[in-house]
Amino acid sequence: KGFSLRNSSSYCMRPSVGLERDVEDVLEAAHQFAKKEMYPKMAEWDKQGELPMDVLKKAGEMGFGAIYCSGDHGGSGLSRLHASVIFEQLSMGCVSTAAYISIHNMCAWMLDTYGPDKLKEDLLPDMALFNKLGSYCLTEPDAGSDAASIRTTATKKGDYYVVNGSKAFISGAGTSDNYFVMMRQDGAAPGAKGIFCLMIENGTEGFSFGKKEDKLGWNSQPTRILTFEDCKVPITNQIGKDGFGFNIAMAGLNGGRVNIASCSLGAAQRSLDLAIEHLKCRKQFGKTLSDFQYNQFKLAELATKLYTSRLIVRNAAEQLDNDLPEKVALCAMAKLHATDNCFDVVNGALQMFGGYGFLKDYPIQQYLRDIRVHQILEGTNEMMRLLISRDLLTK
Ligand code: FAD
Ligand code: 2MC
Repeated sequence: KGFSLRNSSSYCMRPSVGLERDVEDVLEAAHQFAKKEMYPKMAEWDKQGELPMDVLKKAGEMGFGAIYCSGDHGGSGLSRLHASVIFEQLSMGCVSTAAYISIHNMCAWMLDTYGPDKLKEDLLPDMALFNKLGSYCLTEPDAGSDAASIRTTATKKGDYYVVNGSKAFISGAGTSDNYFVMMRQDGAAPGAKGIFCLMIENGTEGFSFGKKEDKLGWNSQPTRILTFEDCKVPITNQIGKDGFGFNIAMAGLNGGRVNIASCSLGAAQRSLDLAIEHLKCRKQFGKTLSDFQYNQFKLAELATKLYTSRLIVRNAAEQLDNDLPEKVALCAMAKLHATDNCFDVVNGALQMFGGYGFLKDYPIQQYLRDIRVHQILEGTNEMMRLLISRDLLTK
């Protein structure tokens, strides 16, 4: 069964409440795209385990490949708020695919903001159209939450860097064309200051992929380990200055965290809408489930969690655009609050379906499986607490 904004045009939980007209228009366009191009195939993509390239190309034509990049090299020049409502809508159609699109956008923004002109000219127009796909590569087997302890190393030899090391859990790996890899200069100081960022192309000699990881969710995108063995990369592929790679990676992640949180919003909205329909028609004890006050109050609680999540996410998106000094903590709060609460919402909605919620014939289990990882990646929610408490205690 499809879905439509119009079924829910008059209730308090609708995603367009309080939006300016231009943002609402973007929301509506993303909604129609998710409804037509994504939702009908989301269960199939979950089984198939590969990125749907045809739909990504169509998403590129819609302007979803470089949403908050400038128009100079094919970006859409939209705001972070626009991006948030786009990801919220796309994730109703398929969380996993929407989330990959968000990672690709994070890479495009890093290139647009910090990359050298030539690399931008060469790559961004194709990234904007999903002719070329991006992957963000920070995590290593021994460096997850402690991201500044990465050990992948580059040694400069003339016009090339020779790269050695490995990256773990890389989304899109194997399929993506351009890998934005954080690594350490040979002999650089330990910690964040010795890190820089290099774009490495798929197919470069010495660059190989591990097996496709078998995951609980996020199945429409492959996740793999990357290995670099004496991999020669032109120095012209460097993004930003020496020693500035950790800052670039973190700046990208502020937006990434808002976008991932937005993907949780879409799953929660859609799950709650499905639960409302179910409560209104399923009968037990001679009444519809919606007649029981327990379900009514539970629904009210879940809707409130969704609404507060949406508010905090959209506020963080706006403060990121405003470049507020508090943006790091605000993006962390948005991710912590929305990904935890939206998981509760989807889980609560699944409970209202009883045993049917557990069946793969119904989409709620897929939303649940797909958004569980949002509490882990792009910085675990424990790391979000660390960022917030640092802001509170050290400023
Ligand atoms: P660890 O850092 O080992 O943490 C394990 C547990 O300990 C967590 O609960 C953590 O919060 C807790 N912990 C750690 N340190 C502390 C502390 N100081 N105080 C309290 N608790 C602590 N990475 C990329 O770079 N690019 C990608 O595209 C990407 N995609 C991913 C896709 C998937 C499906 C998954 C699962 C992960 C992906 N990641 C990616 C990696 C992801 O960012 C990491 O898994 C995450 O940052 C956590 O790192 P870790 O798994 O090593 O866990
Ligand atoms: N925005 C901007 N700058 C930031 C920042 C942020 N969110 N977080 C840190 N920085 C800056 C910080 O200001 C400092 O800059 P400078 O020294 O120039 O003043 C520099 O980065 C070093 O920061 P810290 O001193 O805070 O570094 P520390 O080693 O203590 O670690 C921590 C900070 C734990 C917050 C960081 O390691 C972290 O975010 N860990 C989580 C890792 C993560 O998010 N991984 C996600 C991988 S991607 C993924 O999962 C995908 C699915 C794509």
